[in-house]
Amino acid sequence: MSLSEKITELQAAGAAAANAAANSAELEEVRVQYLGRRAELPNLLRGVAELPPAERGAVGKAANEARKALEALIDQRAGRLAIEELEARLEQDRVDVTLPADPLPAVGRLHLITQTWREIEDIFLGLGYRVAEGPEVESVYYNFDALNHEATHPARAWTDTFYLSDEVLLRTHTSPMQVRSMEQQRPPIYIIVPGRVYRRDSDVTHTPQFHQVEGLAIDENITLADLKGTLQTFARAIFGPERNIRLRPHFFPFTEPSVEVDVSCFNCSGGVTAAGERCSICKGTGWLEILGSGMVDPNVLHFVKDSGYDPELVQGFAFGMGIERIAMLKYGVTDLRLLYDNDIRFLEQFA
Ligand code: 2NM
Repeated sequence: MSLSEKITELQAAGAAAANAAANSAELEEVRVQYLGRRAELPNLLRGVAELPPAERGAVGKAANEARKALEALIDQRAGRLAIEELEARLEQDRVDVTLPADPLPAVGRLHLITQTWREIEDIFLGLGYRVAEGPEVESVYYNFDALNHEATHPARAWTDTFYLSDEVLLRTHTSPMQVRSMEQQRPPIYIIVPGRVYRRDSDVTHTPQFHQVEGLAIDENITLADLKGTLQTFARAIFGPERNIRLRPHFFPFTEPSVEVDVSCFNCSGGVTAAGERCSICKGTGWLEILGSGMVDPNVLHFVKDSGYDPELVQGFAFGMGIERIAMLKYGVTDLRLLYDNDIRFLEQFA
């Protein structure tokens, strides 16, 4: 075989091997085999020196061109394989960031008090009220004085209230924030104030810390009928559309007149169960006490007169309820302490 035939054959074999290489690694082996330092084609080039001078030029040129052509072909193939391999890898590693996450199963749930707190908020938000929250550490002024509590009111006693000093205490109700809200905004005002409150009481039916939602509506021409309509709407929203309410006269320092509000029992009719027995939930009365309320006493408005609450021009109603009490009635919880023991078997029942 002549040298130039040999060159053509090596070039063709190299090209075939390069095209047959399935991936970059195989191709680099082909490159070493055909163009490496110990490969045949470069060796042939070195052998050109031993040829008769007349042949040297032509053969040398042919060998060099063959080497260059094979090199170009391998480079081209290497480029194509690199692109194919990158694309394959991208396809394999593809992450669709728009896919929904695979959420872990929910661990735990909201405490019954939190659920009830939010349920009450939702009902009043639906009636156009805003939610206001305020400090748990309060002044005697906001907690008692501005709320028309006389100097002799029993709740003021250190035996009933947690005092931090003569003038500072843990709020006994959320009403102080209602006064603060009136100072901050002119009437009309429609707010509810949920939050933690503190009283020095601890027995089977009282915890020293509990939760309240209070409400306040001040506007022109507000009457007791607005109070009753609002609280009936609330009672039906939380205890069911069949419920009625009744108002009983009562006394609170910050309202006049004051009422206690009962909701018709959801366990019986008129105090008698479907089985003909005396209802144990309402103790045979047919009614359950759910909250206290009344028309805001003009004396309270006098404290915030400078913010536009002139009792000659505006009036309104206020109410207050215990979240624990509402939750216990609604979900049939018979012992207040269950709400604070945090026994998982109890908590899990309220999905
Ligand atoms: C209650 C019952 C009756 C009440 C009154 C006020 C304010 F700030 F307007 F004076 N806030 N909350 C109120 C009235 C609270 O809870 C049983």
